[in-house]
Amino acid sequence: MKTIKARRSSFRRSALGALVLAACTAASASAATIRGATDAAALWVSAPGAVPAPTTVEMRNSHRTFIPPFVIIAEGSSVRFPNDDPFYHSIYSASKADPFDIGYYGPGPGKSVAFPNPGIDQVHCHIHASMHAVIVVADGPFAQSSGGRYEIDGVPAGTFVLHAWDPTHGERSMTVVVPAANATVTKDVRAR
Ligand SMILES: [Cu+2]
Repeated sequence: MKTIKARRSSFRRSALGALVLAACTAASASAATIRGATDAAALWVSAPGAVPAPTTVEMRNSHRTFIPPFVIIAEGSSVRFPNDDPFYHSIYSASKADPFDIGYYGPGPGKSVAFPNPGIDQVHCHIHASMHAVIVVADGPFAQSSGGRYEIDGVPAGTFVLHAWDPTHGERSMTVVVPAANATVTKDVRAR
């Protein structure tokens, strides 16, 4: 009896070891980084197997503007539009990826919209024609640039389309090769 028990528990231990090893392999398979200098505001890689977990972010309505005026989110994420103004807003998007029209809402927490499809959504207000925002919905790891540089983490090994967006130039895309799961790839992304 004792021998059988011991065998069983040693089998369990080795099975656990294999599981831990598998988990580590899965983590390191998405650990590559793409970074560089850029004049773009938001950058992302189309990698359906490595889309970051969905989140909820805020885009406030304040003094007839959106704050911030653009966000980049993972597909499946939501954006809430709190209304800080003492009057109504009624925002919508006619963009192909994730069209919406949430109707009138007064001061307060506002309404939340889900963005299940990747793409670039232009957001406007029915009441205030000057209001405009952009929501970039990424189908893979993404980053917002800061000080003319960007860094996208969590990229698997492989060949991908790297997208860049900014309000002046719109969307651009190019191919990027990530040679290994632990690689750091330098790719400068500039409009010209
Ligand atoms: Cu408005």
